[in-house]
Amino acid sequence: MQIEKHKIEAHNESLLTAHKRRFENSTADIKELNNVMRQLIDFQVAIPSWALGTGGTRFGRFSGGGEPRNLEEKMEDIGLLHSLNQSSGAISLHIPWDVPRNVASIKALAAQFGLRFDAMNSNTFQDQPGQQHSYKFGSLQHVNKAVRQQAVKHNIEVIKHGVDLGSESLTVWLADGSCFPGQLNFRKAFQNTLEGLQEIYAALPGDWKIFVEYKAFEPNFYSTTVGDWGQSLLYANKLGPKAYTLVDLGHHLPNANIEQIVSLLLMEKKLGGFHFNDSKYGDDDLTVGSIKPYQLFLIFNELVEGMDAARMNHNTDLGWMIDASHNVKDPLEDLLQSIEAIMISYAQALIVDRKALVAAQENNDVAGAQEILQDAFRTDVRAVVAEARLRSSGALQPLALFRELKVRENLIKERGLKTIATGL
Ligand code: RM4
Ligand code: MN
Ligand code: MN
Repeated sequence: MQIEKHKIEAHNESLLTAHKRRFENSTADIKELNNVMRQLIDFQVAIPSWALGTGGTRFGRFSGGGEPRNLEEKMEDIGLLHSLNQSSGAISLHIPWDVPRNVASIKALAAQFGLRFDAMNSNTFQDQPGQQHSYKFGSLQHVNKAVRQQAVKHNIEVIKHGVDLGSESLTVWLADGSCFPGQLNFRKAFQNTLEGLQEIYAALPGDWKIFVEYKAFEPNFYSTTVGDWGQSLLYANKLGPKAYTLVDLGHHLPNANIEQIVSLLLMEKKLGGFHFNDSKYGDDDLTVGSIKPYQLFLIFNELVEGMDAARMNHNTDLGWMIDASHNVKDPLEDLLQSIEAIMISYAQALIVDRKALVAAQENNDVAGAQEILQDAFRTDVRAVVAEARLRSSGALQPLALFRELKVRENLIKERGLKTIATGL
């Protein structure tokens, strides 16, 4: 299903007067409004191909119907999201869930929907039918060299698929680790993993990046071989200039200060990729901004400050992706909510009074510094974000229009009720 332009225009037309009033009210105090608008319009967040179906839990999976049955339909869904919000113009593929069967037609479809191919993701955390060696005891860390080689080979194949499609980065997330004390020699596991990553790194085309994603726990619960940003940074530094750390918001121990982590990684020029989601307990993969919106703002505040200090392009110099998966919501509605939360936090970070903040910090004005941050966080920027969408031909209220147009009902009609998308 695709949403015709005139439907978006009619929707915008009906909301325009109220929107303009809200926009004017909320922008009176925003300095450099044009700059903020431009940054918002440019900012694009990739949608992972595995977030388009209803997510599963360890206990069950309840499909909502109309889920994409193949890569083409996944791209169609993302095209649909992008036409509504104009902020999700990229797709991130997971291999082998999304092996492109016909590269030319997949590329043509991407062009038709205005989508880029963001980072490619490899999968050595599941065994595939017909696979020679099992990843039960890890992949790149494995005590058996043949298993490690199989995992290296898989990653190199993923790079090749990415090259065909015009992607420029590979994200490696390993489930490697141990469940019980004594199971692993930590140093050997690290060295094996490093060697494997080095082989993968050597296969990267000149303009590619590799992102080493870390995760503190799950599915291994005693140790993880890329367990935190320190370990990821060790690998990235040892690998070389094309290797970066990837921060996934759900992959930390409770209460970790993620904003400090991103600040230091940016200082080291080693932050490469970013996965958005929210969580209350662990890797909950909940809708972005649904649990801890202030934390999300504080993270964005450091991202903007750190990227500006390093003269980075906000949109293109980091790989932004949503990494969430939902059990009870319509996945497309959920993604629209996540993008909205991201744009709101980004806009709030853009309007922080940087000069005043520096002055407060230099004067040890603790209360003043807090006021400056909270002033930005408490600014209602929803109309600013909506205006950015309006200027790029998106919908003023994407979720409302999604419902008005009965998109899910139409997808169920097209694809059937009992469809299940590949993914988790
Ligand atoms: C992992 C991790 C990876 C993602 C998989 C599906 O927890 O977040 O980024 O590729 O899930
Ligand atoms: Mn992730
Ligand atoms: Mn995760």
